[in-house]
Amino acid sequence: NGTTCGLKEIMLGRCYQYQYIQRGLYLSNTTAVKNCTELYELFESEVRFKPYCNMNMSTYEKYFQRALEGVHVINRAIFWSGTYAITHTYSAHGHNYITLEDTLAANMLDGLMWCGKENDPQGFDYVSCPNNCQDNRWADLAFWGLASKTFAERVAGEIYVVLNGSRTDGRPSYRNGSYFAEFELPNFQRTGPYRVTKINILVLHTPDLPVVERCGEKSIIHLEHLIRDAQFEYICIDDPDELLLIMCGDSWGARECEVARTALRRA
Ligand code: NFD
Repeated sequence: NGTTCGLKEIMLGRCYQYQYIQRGLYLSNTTAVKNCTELYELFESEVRFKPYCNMNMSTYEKYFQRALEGVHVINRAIFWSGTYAITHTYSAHGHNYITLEDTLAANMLDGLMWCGKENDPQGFDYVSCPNNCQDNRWADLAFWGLASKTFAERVAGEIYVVLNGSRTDGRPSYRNGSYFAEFELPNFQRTGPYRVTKINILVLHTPDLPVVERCGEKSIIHLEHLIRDAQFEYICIDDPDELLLIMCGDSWGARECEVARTALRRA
């Protein structure tokens, strides 16, 4: 589980794909086209030859500054915690909503693994990445922590957050220490032209699994307090129809999906 083979080629390929194909189709094209080689080189200069555990929250500063330059997501930003797959199906690569991974900066690295290595001809460790620095937790958060923070600073208006109300790993729907709690919620702007006005919490319950938390319960009460204290409007919805239909597409036989089956046949 070291650096992804072909890291550079994958990043450049994704960058071209994003800017010359996806972008023209449905992503915001209000910002100028960026130079993919320049972006890759910025990224590489910040990580190559660097010992993994020496990284921190400023390691990738220049990369994110440049890659997210001019990006502002208004009324369409969506965040996820414990709901990666369904949130991305719903956002539809920026067609409906825009996740962090639908921005160029994060798209180039989503799902990839990498780490720098000091005394190495290539400067990357292709064998294994530590992923856990005992004395410096910021090393593990260096990339996705800063990605989350920078994205959160650039969203405005109404935003959406998809939470998992039937987590099976014992974690609460809203968890202190999650990326959402630590890097996104605290960085939404409260004043100025890019201030966040309203936070829509969408709590999903996987058909056929026990319901662990709903709106107005347990950790979601705590989240509501945090949001209201920060002066954002708050609304919480359990299983919105559009999302329930996506879930039912994967669990057509579930009891919770029976109404959908009956209604669709009648229509
Ligand atoms: P979490 P969170 N599938 O789900 N972000 O609030 C799955 F299942 O409890 C983006 O801590 O939510 N997990 C990334 C994945 C990383 C996948 C961190 C995947 N395909 C934070 N890919 C990112 N794109 O990698 C990665 N993970 C891991 C931002 C990930 O490594 C997003 O804007 C991390 O350890 C989102 O609003 C864990 O899933 C929020 O932070 C996330 O745990 C989600 O972080």
